[in-house]
Amino acid sequence: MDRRNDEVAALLQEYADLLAITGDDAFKVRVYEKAARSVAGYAGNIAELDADGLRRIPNVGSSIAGKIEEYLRTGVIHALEELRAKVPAGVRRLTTIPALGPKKAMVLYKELGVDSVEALEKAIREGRLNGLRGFGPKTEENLLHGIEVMHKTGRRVHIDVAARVAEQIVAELSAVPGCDRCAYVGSLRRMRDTIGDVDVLATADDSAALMAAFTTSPLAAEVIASGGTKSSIRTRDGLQVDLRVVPDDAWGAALQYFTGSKAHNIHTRQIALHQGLKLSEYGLFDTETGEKIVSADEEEVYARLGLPWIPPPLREDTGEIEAAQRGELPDLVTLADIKGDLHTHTDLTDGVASLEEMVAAAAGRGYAYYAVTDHAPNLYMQRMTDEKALAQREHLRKLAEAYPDMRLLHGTELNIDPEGNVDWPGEFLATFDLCIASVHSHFTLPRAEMTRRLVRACENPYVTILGHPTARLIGSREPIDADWDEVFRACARTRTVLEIDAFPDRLDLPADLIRRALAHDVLFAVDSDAHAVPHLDVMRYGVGTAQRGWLTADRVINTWPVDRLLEFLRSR
Ligand code: DGT
Ligand code: CA
Ligand code: CA
Ligand code: ZN
Repeated sequence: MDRRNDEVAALLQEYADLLAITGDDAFKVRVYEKAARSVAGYAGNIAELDADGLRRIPNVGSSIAGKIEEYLRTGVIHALEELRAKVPAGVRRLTTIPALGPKKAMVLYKELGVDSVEALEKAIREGRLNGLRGFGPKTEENLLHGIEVMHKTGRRVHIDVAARVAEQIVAELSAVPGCDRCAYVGSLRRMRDTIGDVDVLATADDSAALMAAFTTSPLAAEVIASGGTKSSIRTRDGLQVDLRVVPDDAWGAALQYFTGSKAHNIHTRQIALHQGLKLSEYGLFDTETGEKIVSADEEEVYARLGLPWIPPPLREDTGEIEAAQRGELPDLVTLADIKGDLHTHTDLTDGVASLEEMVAAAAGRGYAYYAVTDHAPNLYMQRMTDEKALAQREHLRKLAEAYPDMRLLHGTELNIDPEGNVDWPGEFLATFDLCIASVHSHFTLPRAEMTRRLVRACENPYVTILGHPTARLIGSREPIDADWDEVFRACARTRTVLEIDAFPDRLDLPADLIRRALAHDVLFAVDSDAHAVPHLDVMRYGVGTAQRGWLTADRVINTWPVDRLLEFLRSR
């Protein structure tokens, strides 16, 4: 049976959003949000559960179980349809304008019939907001600015863009005399695949000096807000950076709070409350005495709550707190565990650096092995031929003599055609050390055909790695649609390795699918897919994504020592 978890999770989340817009109480909104996350993270297939089984999913009570059952049986949730009828889609979009909350959006709709961002812009310009309660001239100005920003930067940025900005700001602030500690927090510390805004936290005796340095940073194209403990700037690309300065004795608690996620915080705060503690952005307090509990670091905060320290990439309230309570947190793969890169390109196809340059850079990183995997002939614009591939192999073998400590592998990135076939005949594929197979065309096949296509590629005995499996390009191409559990089962059966392509616009497999694949007992490879020397550095984003997928090092083949890796490649 098809897995329906994501579909149902999306509906529950939509229900929560609509409850918030129509002014239902915040508690109820949160109940549905939590249920949505639990359903999305549930390992089994919810379509196979009865009412009892549904109720056993964490955060799913009988009313929500009833709605899920109704949906699985009839294809609609009556209560959701009712709310949808009350709130047009355009009004929901309005709530994403900075400075416009759900309540005000609903007032605009009810009083003026404003049902889209465009309609709001027009209403403001025509002066129709004049006299509307809660909408002064200052609000109008904020709204117009919010709309402008939304038009310009409606989307979240790739993680590397945010990381560069964050690292520069942290370096600038750390150099200010009197700055004790400074770090970036928020979604970037959790290694999310896209970042809404950058959050930076610091401690200092003199917060004014830090704020001055921040608002006059070369990165600040605009100062959005500036205060004693909190300021915000916007970079020229439209990325917002928030800085908070906290007292030194609140560092641990503030670090924990601003790292988030919000859902993780809500859960940890509940645990604190049960123990007579109050956890907030201002610190950890004894509820009765009001006394502040010194929290020099996060370990102390978690220890006070009776928990081990939880790595930030896990902090999404998708089971990490329960795992921590049971002492079953995974020992996550780290960048230091990575011993080599198994997917890279050169200027023989679409890379921009030569083989010598790429190999020298790889050796500079201390890798124990490195695979060159240029594109195969069916990607016509790359103009690959048998002769070119063989000449490159010859070249690589000669170069290897200069790198006795790094094993050079000659591979290729094949193209999976719509039927699941790949470039070159088997005899030729057998001469490579390693073959990756990826989807580079026909992204919109129907699900069943797409699934068959990927499964066939896995069944090809020469294919070792399924490259960037969903083929998504973050912000510009949707992931292909396949029955992923079926694909993961095929990977497990054929011992085909799933790639986690570390390139910031791919991050593919995405973390939620990694976690799902884990349940199928498959192996992974975290690869840079580098097309230039600096791209070798993107490995860290792939590792972050692997961490968000709860991966341990033993599941990642390029953490293995060279002998074990070669043995594995040979056995295929
Ligand atoms: P983003 O910026 O959309 O990529 O995601 P975050 O997670 O960086 O979110 P952001 O920038 O709004 O807030 C940074 C952190 O501050 C967030 O991860 C958790 C904490 N935080 C923000 N708002 C709330 C809140 O209303 N309640 C709680 N408990 N924590 C919050
Ligand atoms: Ca943020
Ligand atoms: Ca923020
Ligand atoms: Zn590719």
